Amino acid sequence: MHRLRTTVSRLRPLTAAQTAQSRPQHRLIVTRGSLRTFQPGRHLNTSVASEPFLNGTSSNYVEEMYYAWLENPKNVHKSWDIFFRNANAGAPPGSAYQSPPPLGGTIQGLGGVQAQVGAQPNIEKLVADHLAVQSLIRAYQVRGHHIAKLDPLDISCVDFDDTPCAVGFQNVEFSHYKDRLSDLTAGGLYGLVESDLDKVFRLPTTTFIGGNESALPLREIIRRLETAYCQHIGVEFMFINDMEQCQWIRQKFETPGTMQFSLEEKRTLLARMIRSTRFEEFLQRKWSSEKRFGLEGCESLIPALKTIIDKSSQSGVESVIMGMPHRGRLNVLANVIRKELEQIFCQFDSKLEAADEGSGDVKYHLGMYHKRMNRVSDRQITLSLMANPSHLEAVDPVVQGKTKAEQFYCGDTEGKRVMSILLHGDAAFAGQGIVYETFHLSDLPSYTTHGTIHVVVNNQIGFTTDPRMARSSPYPTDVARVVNAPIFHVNADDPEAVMFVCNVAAEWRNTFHKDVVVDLVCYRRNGHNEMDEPMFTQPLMYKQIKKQKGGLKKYAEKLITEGVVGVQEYEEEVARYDKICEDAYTRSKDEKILHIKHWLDSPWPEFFTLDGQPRTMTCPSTGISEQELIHIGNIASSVPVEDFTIHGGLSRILKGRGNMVNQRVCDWALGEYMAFGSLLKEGIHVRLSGQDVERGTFSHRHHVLHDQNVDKRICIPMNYISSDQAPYTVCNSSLSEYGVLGFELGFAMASPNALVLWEAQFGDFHNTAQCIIDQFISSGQAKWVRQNGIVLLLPHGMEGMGPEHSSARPERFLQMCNDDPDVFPKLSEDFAVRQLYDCNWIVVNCSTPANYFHVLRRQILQPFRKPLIVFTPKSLLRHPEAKSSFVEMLPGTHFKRVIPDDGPAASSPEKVKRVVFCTGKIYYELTRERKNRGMDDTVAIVRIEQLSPFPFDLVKSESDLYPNADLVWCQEEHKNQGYYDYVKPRIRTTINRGRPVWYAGREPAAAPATGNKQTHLNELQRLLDTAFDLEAFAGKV
Ligand SMILES: Cc1ncc(C[n+]2csc(CCOP(=O)(O)OP(=O)(O)O)c2C)c(N)n1
Ligand SMILES: [Mg+2]
Repeated sequence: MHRLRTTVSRLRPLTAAQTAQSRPQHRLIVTRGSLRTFQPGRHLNTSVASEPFLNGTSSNYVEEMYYAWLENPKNVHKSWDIFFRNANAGAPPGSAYQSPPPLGGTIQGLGGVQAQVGAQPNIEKLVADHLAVQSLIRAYQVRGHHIAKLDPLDISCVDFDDTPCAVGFQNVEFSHYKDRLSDLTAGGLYGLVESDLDKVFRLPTTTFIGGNESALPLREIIRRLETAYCQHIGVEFMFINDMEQCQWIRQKFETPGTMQFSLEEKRTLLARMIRSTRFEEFLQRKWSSEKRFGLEGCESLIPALKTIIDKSSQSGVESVIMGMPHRGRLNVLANVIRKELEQIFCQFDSKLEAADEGSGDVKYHLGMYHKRMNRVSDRQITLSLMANPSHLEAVDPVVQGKTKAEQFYCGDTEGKRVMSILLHGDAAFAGQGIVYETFHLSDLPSYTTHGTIHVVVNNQIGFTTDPRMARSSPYPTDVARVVNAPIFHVNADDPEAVMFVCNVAAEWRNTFHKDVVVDLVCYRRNGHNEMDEPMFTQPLMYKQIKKQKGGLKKYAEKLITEGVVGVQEYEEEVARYDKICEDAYTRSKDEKILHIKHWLDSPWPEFFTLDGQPRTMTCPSTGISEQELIHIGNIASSVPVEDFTIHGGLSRILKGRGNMVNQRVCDWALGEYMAFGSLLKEGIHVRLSGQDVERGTFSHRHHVLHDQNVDKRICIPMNYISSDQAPYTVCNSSLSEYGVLGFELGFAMASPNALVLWEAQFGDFHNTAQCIIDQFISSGQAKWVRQNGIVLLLPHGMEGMGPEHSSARPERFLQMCNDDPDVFPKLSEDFAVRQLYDCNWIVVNCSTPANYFHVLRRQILQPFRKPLIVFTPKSLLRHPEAKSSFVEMLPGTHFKRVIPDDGPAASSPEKVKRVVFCTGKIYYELTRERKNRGMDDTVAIVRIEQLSPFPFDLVKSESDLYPNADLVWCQEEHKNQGYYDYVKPRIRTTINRGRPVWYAGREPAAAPATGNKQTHLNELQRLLDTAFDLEAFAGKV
């Protein structure tokens, strides 16, 4: 707020009148061959009496014409142009208007009036004043929020600015108008004087303050504008480009008497304030030294959310998905979602035993899912609050993704049944870039949730940092302007104003299906948490806060004064809620065990058994019939619609695919097609999202065909596989990793029966989404007992393309795997599946299209969900040897965790001198080198395709097979990167540390790859030399 006031003068947008004034004062005009100067101004020199068409009803129209003419004379018809020029040039009454010239006659133009003078002061002032009033109205609409009384503390300008605090505008003294309006307009009252206050002015069509009246005295115009724009609500909307939307907002806020509530509504509001306030007070009484990030100072958040939910439910919304940070979270769980109070209270008991595996999480991060009756609408509504990490705003795109998925699965194409609400802190909303990334998803066809309601708890502080140090924008909400979202600032100490804007916000979403922001300007009664001392850093602010009467008390007093409730009734309501809390507290003592499962935000009831277990511990074959392979292959190599012209180059690609189908082989793209196509056929929705995924960064995929002759005509052959297939979504995303990966993770959360994939343009770009990977994907299940089957496709490989674009950083993913490197696991029949069940995520680097096909299908056919990280190839996409026969994909076949050597080495294993373990594309370089060196029978090459969970069993059988060989791990990545640090201790554990595991690969380095092609090739040759030099490690220990 403080910052605002200092920046108001700098930020003032130009009104139309100012624009006109700010034009060059003298413009050269050519008239009849002579040069003369033209003075623009808003003095129209003519009168109604002398120009009969200027009567009462037309003057408004004339004004508008004049206004437009001032902007640009070409905006109006020539006849008006001449009229205004004449009037401006001082044509006497009656002569400014020129009749059209007679045919063949000479034009009576400006020359005739050039010498005419004699202004008509009345008319001049009349027009000028009307324009001034119009500008004044606009000034209120544009900048009224600057002087609205939004800050309940009213200290900000005292603290940081010498401007006197704006006070409520009730006074009718002219001097007050002037002072006040000088804050709004550049020139005070635009030339209006005190005597004009009682003159009646016609209202333009861009205001609704008149109600049923079309003209009002200036004094009343100002009073109504003050009521609409300068009380406890500040409306920011005039930047919206859409006229209809602007008019809608004007109507909502300007219509006289718009903010009126029934007695019933006021009493409900009071009851909600009581719950919100007394809940925090109860926690404070019982656990005074526990962190809870209380809501004190913004208690009206609870009625705000409930209003939004009531209103949305009334208009048909059945499910609301919410994301929110720490502040007031327990209160929202208790009083909005209606989590049982004893479940919340028992969380404060440190002796509670954890019932679930995994780390669990602190109470103010857990999520919740609850279906209940909405009493206002009398309809069922499902409310869910998503679990989230401490990382502020990270949950935003996840909420959006889940919302989109729920909309998708229930066929809600316009967002009428499912919606999201996002809550934010002021500092985080302005500071975190993910907010911006999430806003930019809001209107994209494959990502829109058809309008999100954002609610900001703007307590004017972030931990210990003042807003002036935390952001460069006047408001914390300015980021929302990029998507033309209206922003409703409201003084959170006025619950009725809060309720009003929340109603409008819900109606806005329901009408336009676009984002909207409610900015609750409030304060934080305690420190950042209840243990923090705020006086260290914000002494003046906190002196004021200590004096501040609580919001509930203020509102209760107001309603008691108004006679809406009696004192006794109020006190009884308070006592009633206190008793509810006390009773729940007593019950909470019976809880001995903490079940994180009770805090699940996205249950999948049909997928698991009743107690949340997988239904089996087996995974069927992931192969499909030859007939099906051929069918999908044919779709992949054709254009399934008539009269569709594709690019010649693409025809060749499709033809190539057709040839592969005839030969019963797949390349990488076709293998992927087979996986997606077969799952779709089985009713599994597949969604592939990421930058340029439709074509594929490497131009290999082509899932969307473009007609070369018809703009925007496209065809997605994958949707032509069978009539009863699930839909396929493939969507190029915005250029965001954090936002889009978060979104897809949320999408994958909604249902276990979908394969949701996010592909990075190049694998290294995933690090801008690191927070989603660390906080949600790697550890989400451990913290929140919630499974997720998202797939990350990360193009990876050293192709001499330089330090960027080469490494998807496998080392980082592997470092976060939870399998123990030092313990050889107990083997059992179902080891392979159980190992998957126990891991936090699966990391693979497939070397064949068939294995890629299987691992994608396994994601769905396995009886639980785990995130899958796939390092995908680049050069292998077109490598002639990187092809798989249909035979490897038929029924009975599976994903191969390890691909053993199947050449001469494996036929006579005792002769083998070395086993080279590797993963990914280096395999093809190794086999070529081995062949060139004639070492096919002395060196075995074994591919570890599933890196994590580590295939201890298979690696053991491979190393046992070659008793006379030394063991080498070969990778193309640098030694401190790639897989070495992960794989080495695990191979050592497998062989009981009986043999060393040698390293053949690049030296340690800071950057992932060289920028020099020749150096790249030299390095590659060196590592291959080491891999095949049987003496390389002789004598080393
Ligand atoms: C990404 C991130 N950075 C830093 C923090 C540490 N942190 C926790 S709360 C907080 C202040 C948040 O201020 P604001 O968004 O205004 O919310 P408030 O606490 O005032 O409600 C900070 C910096 C965090 N949780 N997440
Ligand atoms: Mg804050």
